[in-house]
Amino acid sequence: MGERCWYVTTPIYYPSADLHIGHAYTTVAADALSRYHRLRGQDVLFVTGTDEHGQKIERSAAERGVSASLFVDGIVGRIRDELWPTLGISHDRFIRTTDPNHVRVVQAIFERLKDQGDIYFGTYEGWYCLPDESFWPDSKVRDATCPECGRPVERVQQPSYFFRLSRYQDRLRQHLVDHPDFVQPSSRLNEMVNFVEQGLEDLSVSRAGVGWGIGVPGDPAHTIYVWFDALISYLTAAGYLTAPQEFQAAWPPDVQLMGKEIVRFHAVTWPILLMALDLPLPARVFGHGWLLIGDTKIGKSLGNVIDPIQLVQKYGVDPVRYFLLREVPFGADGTYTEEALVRRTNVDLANDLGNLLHRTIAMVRRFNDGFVPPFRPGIAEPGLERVADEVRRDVAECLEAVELNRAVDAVGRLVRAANKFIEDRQPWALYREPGAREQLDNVLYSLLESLRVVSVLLSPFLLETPGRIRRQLGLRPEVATWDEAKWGQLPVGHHLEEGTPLFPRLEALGRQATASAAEPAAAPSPAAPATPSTITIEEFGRLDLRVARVEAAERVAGTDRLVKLTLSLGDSTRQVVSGIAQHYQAESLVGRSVVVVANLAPTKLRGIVSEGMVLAASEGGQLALVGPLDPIAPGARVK
Ligand code: ME8
Repeated sequence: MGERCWYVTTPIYYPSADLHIGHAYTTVAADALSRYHRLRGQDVLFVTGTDEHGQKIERSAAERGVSASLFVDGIVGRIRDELWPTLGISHDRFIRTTDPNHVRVVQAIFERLKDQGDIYFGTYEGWYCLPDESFWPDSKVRDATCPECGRPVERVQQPSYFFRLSRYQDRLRQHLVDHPDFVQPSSRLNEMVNFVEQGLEDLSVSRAGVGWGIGVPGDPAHTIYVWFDALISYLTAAGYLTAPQEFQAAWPPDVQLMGKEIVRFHAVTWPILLMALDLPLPARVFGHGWLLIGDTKIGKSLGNVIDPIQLVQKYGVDPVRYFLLREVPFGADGTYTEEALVRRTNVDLANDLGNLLHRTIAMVRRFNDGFVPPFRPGIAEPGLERVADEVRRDVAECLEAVELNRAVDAVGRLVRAANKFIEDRQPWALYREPGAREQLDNVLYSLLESLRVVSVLLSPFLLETPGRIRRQLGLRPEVATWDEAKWGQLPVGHHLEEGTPLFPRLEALGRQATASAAEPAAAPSPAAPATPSTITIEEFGRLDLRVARVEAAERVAGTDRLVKLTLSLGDSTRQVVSGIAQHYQAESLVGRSVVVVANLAPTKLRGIVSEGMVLAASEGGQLALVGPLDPIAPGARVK
């Protein structure tokens, strides 16, 4: 390991049951950050692992009639050897708190803190939340329920060792105030400052009667409190007390990711532990929001878990990673639905990105015999280069700030700009225009080069897609450095083969496929197979196609492509959101007759209900709405 290393951690997860999409959320985020920092040429230490001791695991094992160690071995094996490889997690170290090495480090730290008077012996009386493995004083508990998770707490009265948090209260408060980036997002920092200002009680750091844990040195009746043991895993994994040089290079962590429910442990107990050990504190502790189903957090004990392995088997690893990284602002809560995953894939990946690649290569083949044209600097073509430069800087800035969804969305901006560039520049028209050859070359080169840049910018986030784009551009599949995202590196003159679609359009498997109705580009996707398989007349008859008159049309604020249409079907009106704004001025549509799929399941686009889909034909980037050739009343059936 070199001079200084970029160190990121996820929580170490309880192997009390198989992990779910919530755990994948944090771990994929840490993975994307790690991949980015490696591309920047930094040494990276990315640590994840499992938190194996404590009463919760002890009870789960007992309920199944197996020893705790056998119980955790099975689950940990599935996490380490199946789940993380399936999601392409590139951690450098997987720490288990049952590793003998870790046990020694925890005991050494316990002894040192006891020797220096930071740990003392006393009696604990208060509450314990088993699912959270957290102690709560009487002052915080109402109706015997946990103030954090709302589940019942147990009364505990026992002799116990205590960690003198109170001694460090003022120093911690000062640190929080002096380092506003230490706890992020900033709303959580304020919560923590308030919490500390209310006064810190010393923390019980041992349990009597819990056998499944690390023994208190010299006192066999007690085991060390599972959170004390767990937090120290970040030190053990970096080589504390065992590999001084590695530790020197890695410490302190640059980013520690976790869900918001455990920020308190990481923003109070953890920094105080490090202060007591005279160690520098992490640069930042980031508490992201929760994935919810409906209004409920997805959680092991709540019975609403989603298995990431099954999702990857159904949809592929990149759609799952893309959804996790893109869907929810990192820091906020967000709802998980399978339909939303399908929609994200169809709209952003299959439609915007897949079509851009497919159309670009098709045009290079059609207008330049498949050869990458030269770029001619004398002829101005500044549009995409400027966007690509901006986007590259934005992605980097967002990643430095751990704003993952914004980073991914920034890449989408370049994709959308390139699609719009096709509409604006109309390469098919330049092809027909005498004397426009050089301009056409520049347009085609700019599109290909944008795709190459996109492949680099996506490589921290997606595993397979960047390589697949690059192969179609005739490049080696791997991206080696972030500098490859700079404009102007596409070699000219080589021949491009006909591409294959990047993403098949998905339907939510095993459910009503309502997701395709959510597709904002009303145009049939040019990446879709040219000739669908035959259908019967009965199948065709299931479509309720109607003539509709556009009564009102307005652009959906904040989008490039969506128009909200109010359609008259004769005896009824309905609202349809359509992705045609790049082709039609909204106002110009009023009064026109279109054809609408009237029995499509309603869906919501940008929060607006859409009750159908208007039909349009598309070719080579052009789009034409479909309507009756002769006047006919709205509501007429099309068959
Ligand atoms: O808390 N949404 O382990 P744990 C988003 N062992 N993230 C979620 C989530 C959801 N619905 N559900 C879980 C522990 N997570 C301790 C940590 S660290 C020293 C000890 C993620 O198995 C999120 O990162 O309960 C959350 O903080 C973590 O899993 C909790 O995992």
